[in-house]
Amino acid sequence: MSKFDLSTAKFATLCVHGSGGVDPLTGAVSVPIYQSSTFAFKSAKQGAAIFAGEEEGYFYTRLGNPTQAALEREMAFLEGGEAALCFASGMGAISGVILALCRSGDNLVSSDTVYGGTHNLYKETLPMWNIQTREVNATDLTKVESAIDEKTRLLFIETPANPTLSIIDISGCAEICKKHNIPLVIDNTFATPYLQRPIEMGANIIIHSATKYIGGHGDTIAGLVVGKKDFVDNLRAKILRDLGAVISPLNAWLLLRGLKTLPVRMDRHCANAFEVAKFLAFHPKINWVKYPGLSTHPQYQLASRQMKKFGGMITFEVKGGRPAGEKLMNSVGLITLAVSLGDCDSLIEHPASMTHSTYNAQELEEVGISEGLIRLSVGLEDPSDITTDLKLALKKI
Ligand code: LCS
Repeated sequence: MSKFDLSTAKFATLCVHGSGGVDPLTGAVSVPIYQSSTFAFKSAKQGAAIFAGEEEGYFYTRLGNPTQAALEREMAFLEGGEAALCFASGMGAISGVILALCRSGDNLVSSDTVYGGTHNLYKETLPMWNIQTREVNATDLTKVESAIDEKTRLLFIETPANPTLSIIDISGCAEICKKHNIPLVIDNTFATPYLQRPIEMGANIIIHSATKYIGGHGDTIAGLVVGKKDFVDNLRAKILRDLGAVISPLNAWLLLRGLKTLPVRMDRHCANAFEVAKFLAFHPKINWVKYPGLSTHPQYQLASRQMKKFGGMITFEVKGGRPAGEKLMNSVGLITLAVSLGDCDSLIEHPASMTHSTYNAQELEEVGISEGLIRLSVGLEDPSDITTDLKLALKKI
């Protein structure tokens, strides 16, 4: 059998084969779920050598596990990074990266529209360790640069942003970071490595809530970090070891299974979202629709430059604001009223009172999350069924 050089493989091939191929012990084609908390040493001497870092080997799943390792290998391939590390959740990954980079008295600069949990970390939890966050409108790069000072340890951006779908110039941010010698950390959850390649644009550390499109089936909470090997090794040996937000082997396996179909699913999410966005844009009861793939999106040109396609997320406002939006969410039948996103099932929610309720009224206004804004994660159903469901629900308003 000839050996195929995976470093030359295309994205879809890596999604299927990037985890390392057939299990050499058993011939299992699907990566085995090594559901074991501990691994036996061959001798006391070997145990001591592994603990001392003199010999490689699995010994305790909080510090490494073969199923986790297969996922890490594949994610590093897919993002084009040197190494990857799994976490128990996206928030575990985000807090882990920030705590690895910041000390008491330091600050970070972040785009101001981020997942509500990330905003709460900035506002409530990091200040307990005397780490401050400067949240700026990062669609304006001059605001990003002027917020950086000698105590800034990283720039964090989320693009497309949850939930406003604002697009941030990744290459522009990377240039600023290079000039100030700080890493650019990007939450690539909404785009996935299939639609957006941040490392190729100069980003240093990539984070995912793998709960979303990476898993893709709404059954797993997980996080991932991709970056340079030194950084990832340190993150594993210190932050993951001490704070313990470790992924279970079963969840790592569910993500590996999800990744096999990532490009196929993303193509369909994008195509469906475009159909739904066009339907809403022409509906008389809709005030406005925001989708990065519509030319009416304020950063449509930038999105076209830095994304392969435009993703599966849409935001819109029904005429009549929040009460009308609530009526719509209570009236849909096929679409599910629930938070999270990136699942096979279409999901609808109200950010101001749900995912982004950690923003106070003034903050919501400043970042453009209006009271009436509804977020729709377009799933993998037939697009005509999704639009029919919306059409019938809109009739009731
Ligand atoms: N980053 C982004 C962009 C997210 O949307 C989320 C969760 C996280 C990080 C945190 O990841 P987790 O710990 O949940 O895996 N976003 C959610 C949302 O919009 N609805 O429910 C969760």
